[in-house]
Amino acid sequence: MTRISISTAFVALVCSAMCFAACGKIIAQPSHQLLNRLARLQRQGIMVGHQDDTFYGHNWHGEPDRSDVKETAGDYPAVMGFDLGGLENGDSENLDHVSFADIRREIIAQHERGGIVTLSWHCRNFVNGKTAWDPQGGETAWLLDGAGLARLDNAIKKVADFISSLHTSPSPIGEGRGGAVIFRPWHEMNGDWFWWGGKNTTPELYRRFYSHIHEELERLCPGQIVWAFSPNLGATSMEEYYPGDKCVDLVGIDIYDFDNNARAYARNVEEGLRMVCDFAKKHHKLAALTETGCQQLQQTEWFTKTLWPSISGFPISYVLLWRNAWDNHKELYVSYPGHATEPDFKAFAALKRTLFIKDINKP
Ligand code: BMA
Repeated sequence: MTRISISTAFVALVCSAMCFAACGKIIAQPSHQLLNRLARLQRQGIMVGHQDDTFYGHNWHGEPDRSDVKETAGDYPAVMGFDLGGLENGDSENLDHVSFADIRREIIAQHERGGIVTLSWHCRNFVNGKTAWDPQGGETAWLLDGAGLARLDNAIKKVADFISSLHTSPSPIGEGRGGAVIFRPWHEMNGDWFWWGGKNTTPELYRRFYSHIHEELERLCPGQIVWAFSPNLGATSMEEYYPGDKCVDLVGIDIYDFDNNARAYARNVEEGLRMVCDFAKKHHKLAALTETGCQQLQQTEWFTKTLWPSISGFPISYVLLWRNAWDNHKELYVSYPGHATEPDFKAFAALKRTLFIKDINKP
């Protein structure tokens, strides 16, 4: 009896991860291929990621193929992060003035160089049209209760159309397939700053909110998303907002060194990643440091003396360093040529277990 139900469950799991190609051959879904690849790569080391890497850097903007990471480390980051904020309104550019056509192009370019892509979504407040940081109370309830559902679903449809458009042929992971991305919606939900989190919702509503986007996108663009769930520093448990094993593939946490306090940052990362990795192990999920960085890079050896010792002992897939905003020099998280941290970032990149594009594409 037990044996039958276990094997039935196994068949169901395998089938849900497969789809039929037009020729009738069974092939794994792109998201399943990506998950397998992430698990495999983790045995090699920790992938280094950077937000908006090829769109702009500390002192430049809009120069094709340029990258602060490549100019210092000698290679593109293994993971690139991009943000969909603005797509919900039908805007042509995201909240950081990067056009969605360019984002699509760079996602495909990153896939073609054999890299990984993760998407976040600083989605505007649906009630008043203001930013993601405008916490008009009760919005998740309003959106799920019917009055706002059409508006929410309309926005989700735009995300689905965008993600569907990422299919390329040929693709690095198999002829005619590809386009799978890590998607990390409704992030940092334990903080009060986003309209979908903290005191602006309840854990119960949040879980329904996350489950809803999961259900809709798996219906509209099935098998293209590796689902990430990540609270912010300050979360005391992963369980509180967790939408459930069937909605999530990867768990993470966002932790920054905003105060130029390496010791506090190291402690926060160690405690945060311990919580995330214990949870990931128990739930058979991947783990990551989904956003991080030392604001304005004021410590010259931050990468090798603070970041690496804090993360290297944990079984995580990647670390995503936040953006080098060309128009706001407060937002500097990765070295660039000539910066005081350049030698240290080079040394960090040269470590055997920090992975960049070439490292994850070795035969
Ligand atoms: C935030 C900041 C903002 C930016 C947003 C989306 O953390 O970097 O300046 O607009 O991410 O990229």
